[in-house]
Amino acid sequence: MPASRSRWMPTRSSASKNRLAKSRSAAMPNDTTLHSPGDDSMSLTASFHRDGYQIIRQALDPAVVRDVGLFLEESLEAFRRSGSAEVEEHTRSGHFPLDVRLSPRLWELPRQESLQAILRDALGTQALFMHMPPTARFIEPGNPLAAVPAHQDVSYNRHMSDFLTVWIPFVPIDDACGGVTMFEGSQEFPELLDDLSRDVWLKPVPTDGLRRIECQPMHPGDILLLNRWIIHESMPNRSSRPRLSIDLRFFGETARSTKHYLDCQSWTVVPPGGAGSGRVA
Ligand SMILES: O=C(O)CCC(=O)C(=O)O
Repeated sequence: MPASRSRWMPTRSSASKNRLAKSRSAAMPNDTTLHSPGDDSMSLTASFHRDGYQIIRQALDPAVVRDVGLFLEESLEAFRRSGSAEVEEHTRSGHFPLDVRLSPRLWELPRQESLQAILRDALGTQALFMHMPPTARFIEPGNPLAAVPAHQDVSYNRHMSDFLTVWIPFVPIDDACGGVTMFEGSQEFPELLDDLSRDVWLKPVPTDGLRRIECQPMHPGDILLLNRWIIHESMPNRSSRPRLSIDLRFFGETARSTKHYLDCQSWTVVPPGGAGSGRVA
């Protein structure tokens, strides 16, 4: 059975910390609309290269996002009804169970040509590869346990020599149903964490003095690109609805992975040391 929600309600002190965080937050400076006038003359991902992150509005076909979102909603309902002993654990971490994360239904997202064009531009490569499995998340209202503390993605993904992350919401993201907070100016920091011991999450990295940028509002169809160095953390979900999202990690032909990945040319999953890939370090 899912853990009781009352255990997840923010304490007074964390609620006041949230208010403080909000008052120090800035508007997002690097927010781009796909196909807006002027796109042809400049890189689609110029802000990503400069700032380490970028929101691209309506980068994905809303019908595809709706379809994948519906698949996740239905999978979540079925998982909750299953009575599996794993429901509570997954509800706490906010991670969908592995069988859902492995589903080719999720590949509808990387199959989008608009996303592939953005990724080629951002990674500077032709061939695209996606770490498997992607992290599909359901963050229940008021569940602080599922919030990833301040981190650099490189620390969670040392098996890839280079990559970027694409964060995709399936529900409207606003101040209440928060998304991801960036720490401005950290996009070229070295890896800060050397102690990789973890409970659910790695230990938070220090963010003192860095300005917080809340990536909201976002709408289904929008994407958030992040490089592997930029510090970011989950925003709390203070709304009354679950936050459904997915984060996908991509690399190009010059990078290496020692774990499973999806070859986005042949749409096959390559296991570690996979035959014929010649890509595994
Ligand atoms: O979705 C979230 O709450 C956090 C996502 C995140 O930190 C990531 O994709 O690296």
